Amino acid sequence: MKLYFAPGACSLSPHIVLREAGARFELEQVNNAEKKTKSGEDFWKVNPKGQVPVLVLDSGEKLTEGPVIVQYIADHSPASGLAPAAGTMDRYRVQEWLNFTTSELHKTFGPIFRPTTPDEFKKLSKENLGKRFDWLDKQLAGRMYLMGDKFTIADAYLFTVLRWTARIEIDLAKWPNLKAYFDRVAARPKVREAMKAEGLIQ
Ligand SMILES: N[C@@H](CCC(=O)N[C@@H](CS)C(=O)NCC(=O)O)C(=O)O
Repeated sequence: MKLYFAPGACSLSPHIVLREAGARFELEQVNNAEKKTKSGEDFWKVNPKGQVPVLVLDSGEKLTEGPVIVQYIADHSPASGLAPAAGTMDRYRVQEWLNFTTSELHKTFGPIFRPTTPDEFKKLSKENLGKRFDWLDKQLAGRMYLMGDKFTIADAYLFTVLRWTARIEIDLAKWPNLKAYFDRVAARPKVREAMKAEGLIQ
């Protein structure tokens, strides 16, 4: 498999999952501003949506949309336990978390990063994130991970998105359970490996 990624972007989530699953994969770095890959490919041709992540499967087929890619990887390494079996209530719970992260958190960050977004809109978006974090902090009380004691694909995604708070001056210390959760995920060896490979940590 080959993962197209941009350092620190949402593609970090499937990157973490590939390592946690012990899968064999290659990485191809994308310059998202220029839509070129490190090896000179036109990224628009790889993904006409112009977005990472893209996972190229061993069959040559391409899969996009992070929350789907992580489920594909987990389902192809069932022994990793990174996602509960399809059709079980626990699987729907994981999907519930993936959908919350994508729709309530991930897509709120984009306009805050953009220099052309009006300050009022940025302020409102940060307030909205804060409200979600208030709720998340309560959910994480007494829990190691989103699903309990076991790390799942939902944690890889939430961690990836929470990393971005540092870029917009949101201090996670305001939410002690969320901060402890973030630090716990950040300390996992495979998570560190992925971040190192993307040049995010030494
Ligand atoms: N719906 C897509 C969104 C992916 C996405 O937002 N990718 C961002 C990086 S986090 C990107 O590549 N942005 C570049 C662009 O839109 O030009 C998914 O969940 O995978």
